[in-house]
Amino acid sequence: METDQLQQLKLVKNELTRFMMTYKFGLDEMTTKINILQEEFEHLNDYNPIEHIKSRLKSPESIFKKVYRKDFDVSLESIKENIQDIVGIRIVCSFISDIYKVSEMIQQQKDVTLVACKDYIKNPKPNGYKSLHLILSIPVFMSDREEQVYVEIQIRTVAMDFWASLEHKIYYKYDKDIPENLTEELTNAATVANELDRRMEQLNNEVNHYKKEEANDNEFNILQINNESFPLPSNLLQSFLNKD
Ligand code: 0O2
Repeated sequence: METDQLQQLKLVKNELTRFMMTYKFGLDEMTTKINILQEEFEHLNDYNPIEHIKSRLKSPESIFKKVYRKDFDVSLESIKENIQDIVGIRIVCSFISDIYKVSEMIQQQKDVTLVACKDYIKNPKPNGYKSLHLILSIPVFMSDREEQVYVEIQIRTVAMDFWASLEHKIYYKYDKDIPENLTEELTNAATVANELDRRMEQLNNEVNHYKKEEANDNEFNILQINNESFPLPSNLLQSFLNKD
């Protein structure tokens, strides 16, 4: 191979590596943001709305497959604008209400711009797929430039995630041509998953209600005697006072 051809190849390789690195930094940045939100939320509210987080960077091979499938221009500029899920983060929550809390906390960040939101929870896909999809744009700061990077975040419950993982496996096993009885079974399973989410949310609301009542019952009052403080449950203090 000619030296200048080799040189050209090296340039292309460097440009591709630099391109992909920007997305890796975008993923690192967004993951840190989510971890901070999760830790702070847990500290303030005494519970963790996030069960687990999964993330991936689309491989160059999958990026190019999507470019050809969707008939986009084959250039880095076109990929940057059209392939908005190179950074993919999946957040799995315990309850549906947590999904919207987490989504709001992310969107409230000053340097996060919401590009698109698809709410497949309020409007499930015909096969029963449910999830909240956000396409966000975040700035990535490097030594000589700042770049806006798209990030796709899918937020769903454990039950929705369980269903989607199995459906994804079946979809690929049958090469996207799923037998009719399986399609029907999957749609029924989505309804069951949905019902489980509804019941768990209801149970959780009841537990929270009891917890609140218990917390009110156990409210502490500080009793000062001879410059000494005694924290006493208010109902206990009240029972002493009622004796007089
Ligand atoms: P992977 O490997 O998970 O990334 P587009 O992303 O532009 O091709 P669309 O329809 O505009 O397509 O995007 P949408 O609706 O936001 O869905 C994109 C991703 O959501 C998919 O990514 C899946 O991860 C997930 N998804 C959407 N619909 C379904 C579904 O019916 N079943 C399951 N299991 N997952 C779904 P990819 O690129 O397909 O795959």
